[in-house]
Amino acid sequence: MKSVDHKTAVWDSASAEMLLKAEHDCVDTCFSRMETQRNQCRFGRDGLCCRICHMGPCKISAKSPKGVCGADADTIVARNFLREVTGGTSAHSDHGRHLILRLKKVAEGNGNGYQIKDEMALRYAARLYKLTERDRTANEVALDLANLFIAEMTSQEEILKTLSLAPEKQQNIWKRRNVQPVGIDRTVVESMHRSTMGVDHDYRNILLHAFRTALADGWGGSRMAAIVSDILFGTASPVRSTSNLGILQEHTVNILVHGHEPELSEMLAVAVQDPETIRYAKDAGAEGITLAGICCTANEILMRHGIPVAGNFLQQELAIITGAVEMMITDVQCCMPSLPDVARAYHTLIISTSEMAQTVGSVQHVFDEDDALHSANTIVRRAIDNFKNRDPHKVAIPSASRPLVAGFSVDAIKYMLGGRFRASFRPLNDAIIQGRIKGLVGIVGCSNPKEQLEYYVNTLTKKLIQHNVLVLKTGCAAIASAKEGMLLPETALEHAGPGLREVCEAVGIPPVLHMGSCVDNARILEAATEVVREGGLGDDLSQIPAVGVAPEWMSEKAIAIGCYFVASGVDVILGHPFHIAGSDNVTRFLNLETTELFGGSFHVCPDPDEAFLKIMELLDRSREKLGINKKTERKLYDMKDRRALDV
Ligand code: NFS
Ligand code: SF4
Repeated sequence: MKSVDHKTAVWDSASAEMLLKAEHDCVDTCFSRMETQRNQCRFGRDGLCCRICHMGPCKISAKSPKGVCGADADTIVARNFLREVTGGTSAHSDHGRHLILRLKKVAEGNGNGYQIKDEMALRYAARLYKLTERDRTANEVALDLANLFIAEMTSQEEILKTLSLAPEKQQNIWKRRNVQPVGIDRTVVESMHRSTMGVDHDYRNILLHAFRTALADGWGGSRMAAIVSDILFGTASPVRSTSNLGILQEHTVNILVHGHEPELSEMLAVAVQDPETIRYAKDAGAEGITLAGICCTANEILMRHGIPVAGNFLQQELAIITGAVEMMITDVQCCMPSLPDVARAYHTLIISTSEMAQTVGSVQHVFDEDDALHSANTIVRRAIDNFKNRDPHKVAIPSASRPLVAGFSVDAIKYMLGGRFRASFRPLNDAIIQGRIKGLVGIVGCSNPKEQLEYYVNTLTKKLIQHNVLVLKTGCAAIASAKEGMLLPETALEHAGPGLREVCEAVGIPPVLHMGSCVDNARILEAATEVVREGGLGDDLSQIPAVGVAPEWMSEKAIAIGCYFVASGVDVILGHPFHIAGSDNVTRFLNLETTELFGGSFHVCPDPDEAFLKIMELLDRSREKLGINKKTERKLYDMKDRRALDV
């Protein structure tokens, strides 16, 4: 086992403590495995390895510029890239599919514990899709909506209806560029077809399909997932909670939910509050039950229930190393196959609950969604039964934990900006036009042991709010800010520049807004669409002073997200490049030519200070084009001004 320098590997003290403990307990983690993997394959890194057919695998170099079939670097790099985008799109969209099928069951009266929690959200969504909702029951409307969404998955020739939620000009751009996806399933199958041996060889054509596929994610699968989650589980509104490994309790049964699908965790949130279950835990010698989340499941139940976040992607193993976790429940996506190995050194039970996502060494307990509460109860009791196996000598829970405020759905932001009766983005648009807010930046994505955990995210976030940029967060990047205390309005406001601070204080929002999990990146585009609709900042998303950043990304999902942001006209900064360096043409297409096509492109900035400068340049450029870049004089606001602000 390679040793890890905990000072350079991670940023927060809780993670550093657990890395030291890992070494002491002789437990391998992704950080130590990163050390053994340092010498990574350069053909893979540059996208130049092709193993699509069995004449290969072929690798492209100066000496062998073509594969056996004759494919060159451009084709191979583009095909590999398309397959990555397709992987990401599939993950988000399949997640959406499960929720849609659940909505259908609820609508048919077979909810089995699930129900329509937010009827207003349902009726609003129905109107968006031009479904009749007046004088009809919630179940009737829900059934129509579920069927429409199922058709969005399966339609063969019809363009995705969900694209129509974008600004009209945006839709026209997609039409002109011929990148409008049809049904998500067909689009994904076509990606695999196009990229198999001997089909699409023109790197541009391949990459355009990558953008088409990504649009099927951001303006398809992910957007529908967000809509249905709100209907079934409620639309999030601001909620207080805590984050980091310090939320684990020494004297309670600690249960962690990890993965992405909210269906089980929603039921677990109910199950752990059941007085009988709590009594069962007390009978087992515990003071109670602590339920907390890892990764995006954490974000889902944080947003709606205020359940604490134990950590993000790179902390999944570290959480077990505390020795205080009775059970980690995994579903799909981002759950490391190493978890059972780590758990073996302690008493933690790893329970995999999804039929399609099993890990050797974990206990399979398929979550029965048709008997959800009972299933959740059984799982919780099993965790309680495991409490007696905890070895107190192996327990060391770091003290670090930070309070936070999350729950900023687009609706919540709208209400906060405009008030309950005049919910509107107007005050935000005005603040941007007047220059008190310089622009909007979405910081999203994962953490990656190639870099120091969270250094980039936290450095950049602080710098941006200092310079009056309103920051929107999702996924593991949001958890990084939570652990840094930057999701707490009081703390964050101290770092905010004067203009941003004035606006945030007047309307009562923090300068860093946690908008949810990674599928909720579609909500960032929804917010941007609201900004366009409100007027004064252009008529498509590419004109708003807004930038996306994925600083420490690692997942195929992040690639799909980056692509649908770019296809939506939003520039995206990456902390490290895609695996495309082997083709100058592909690199030029993604990092330059997309600006011509869509109005946004990718920019690689390995350093947060460089990223900051690039973002400022991009925001200034947008402001310049809109004619709002005049240097406004700083003035002190009197009460009248403040009231005007507080529309
Ligand atoms: Ni997003 Fe969420 Fe985290 Fe990355 Fe994984 S948990 S869906 S992919 S690692 S942000
Ligand atoms: Fe090699 Fe072409 Fe087969 Fe790829 S598709 S493995 S480049 S022969």
